[in-house]
Amino acid sequence: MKIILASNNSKKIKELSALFLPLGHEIIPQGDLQIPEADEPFNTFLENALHKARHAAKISGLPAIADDSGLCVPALNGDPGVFSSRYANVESSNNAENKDFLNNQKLLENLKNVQDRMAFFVCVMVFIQAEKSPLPLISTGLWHGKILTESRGNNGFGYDPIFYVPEKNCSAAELSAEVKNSISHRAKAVKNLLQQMQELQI
Ligand code: ITT
Repeated sequence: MKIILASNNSKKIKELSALFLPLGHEIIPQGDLQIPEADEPFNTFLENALHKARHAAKISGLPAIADDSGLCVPALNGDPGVFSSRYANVESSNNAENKDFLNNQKLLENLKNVQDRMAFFVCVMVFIQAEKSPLPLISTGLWHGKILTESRGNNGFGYDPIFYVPEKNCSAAELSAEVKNSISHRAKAVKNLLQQMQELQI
């Protein structure tokens, strides 16, 4: 089976491609079929993920997987949350590394005098057989940690350099791709989604 991966984030696509290897289906990033990026107009991860998957399934006529993810900081009332990729209001034409850097700077600035630095990543993942599928499969993964006071490490993407991972005593950007993919929010969401797909013999 061919399944469209409704993401335009190349580093996220790399993580997901590795995580979906056990599925045994062909996972095709939407960019390979010139499917344009969907907007993300909603206030919940779930609605945005479903919207991205439906957009890709509608254009391609194929089943689709999408994730909407982000970093939530309870001391900031859950920000950056669903706005994680757009936190610093950077033009989408800006390169991904620069956007990540500015998002991280803004978060560090907003937490400058804040004691409670607890944070968690969220990944809500959706699989649909078709645009109008009556039974979207949905899974959620969380990854708990803390926000550091400065960047550490060069791996990963997004907020990884400032996300401290207690169980590994380092930042997420200091983890290898393999280790991150064994403990992250995205890893947990994929694991659960794969179980649901297996149950339905997809
Ligand atoms: P697509 O919608 O095309 O998949 P995106 O980057 O816009 O790409 P999201 O809307 O799901 O994806 O936003 C997720 C943002 O949350 C992402 O840009 C990062 O800033 C942050 N994020 C999500 N997962 C992350 C991770 O594993 N490590 C670091 N930051 C992450």
